[in-house]
Amino acid sequence: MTISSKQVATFDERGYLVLKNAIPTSLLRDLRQSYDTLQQQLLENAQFDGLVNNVATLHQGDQNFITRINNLFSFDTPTFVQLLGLPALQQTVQTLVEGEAIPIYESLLIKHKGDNQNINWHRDMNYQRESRIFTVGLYLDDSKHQQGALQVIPHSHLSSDSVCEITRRWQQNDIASTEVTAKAGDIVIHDVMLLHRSSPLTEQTQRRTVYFEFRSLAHSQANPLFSASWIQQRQALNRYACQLWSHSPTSTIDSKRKLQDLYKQQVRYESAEYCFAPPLD
Ligand SMILES: O=C(O)CCC(=O)C(=O)O
Repeated sequence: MTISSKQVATFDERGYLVLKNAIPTSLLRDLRQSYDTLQQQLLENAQFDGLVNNVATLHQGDQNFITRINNLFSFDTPTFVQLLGLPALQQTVQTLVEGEAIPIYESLLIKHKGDNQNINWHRDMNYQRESRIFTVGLYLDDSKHQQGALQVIPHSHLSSDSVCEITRRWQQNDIASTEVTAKAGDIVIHDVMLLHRSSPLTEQTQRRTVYFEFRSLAHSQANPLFSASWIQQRQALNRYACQLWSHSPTSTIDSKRKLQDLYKQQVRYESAEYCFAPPLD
């Protein structure tokens, strides 16, 4: 499966794209199992509240929640590395970057009923667009209507206006938002400049979404935040993830060892853009 030129045009125009049924059912099952095991281990050792060792935890009422896991591959999660190498994903991201795609980060968002997680309007990053930079959300659970699903402001990725300016127009009903519901196994790709947000879950138990960001090799090499050795590590990660689908064990052993060093070089990414001005009355 790869995406058509019409899908690419839709992505460029609206700023997001939904790929239905993109994750095979067996992988989905393995990912959920792998997460359940990890969650159990993390909850046993968690400190509430805050972000400690890349795990964000929250204490609400009498419940403890894991809400986000950054540097996802630093945990024992080979199935999630396999997800990165998913052929349909790889073909899609290569089409979008028009060449070699570099996976920039990997993180898992978990929204639960009762955790009251409200993610405000933001852009993942504000940049001068020369090539596509996008965030890929891979859904392990359904994301239902009015159940904390992703909301986006279509076309906002093309605007040079600030998040404050755009959300002000949205509050005044001058521009509309759209809710992007998804089924488990779907992939939702959004341009990092697209304004998006999500509300808390009120009925559904949980929604787990893996987020990967991709950029072109040319952009990554020209970006002063990324060193040549860091890019090489990221390329090796991507090759390893792809090899997990081609069953070539001899070449993967060494790559697996190198994976342990993946997060040793700390990288500073561009900041996300939020609006901190008070809302309109
Ligand atoms: O999936 C969502 O609800 C949005 C997540 C998001 O925007 C973020 O993690 O920055």
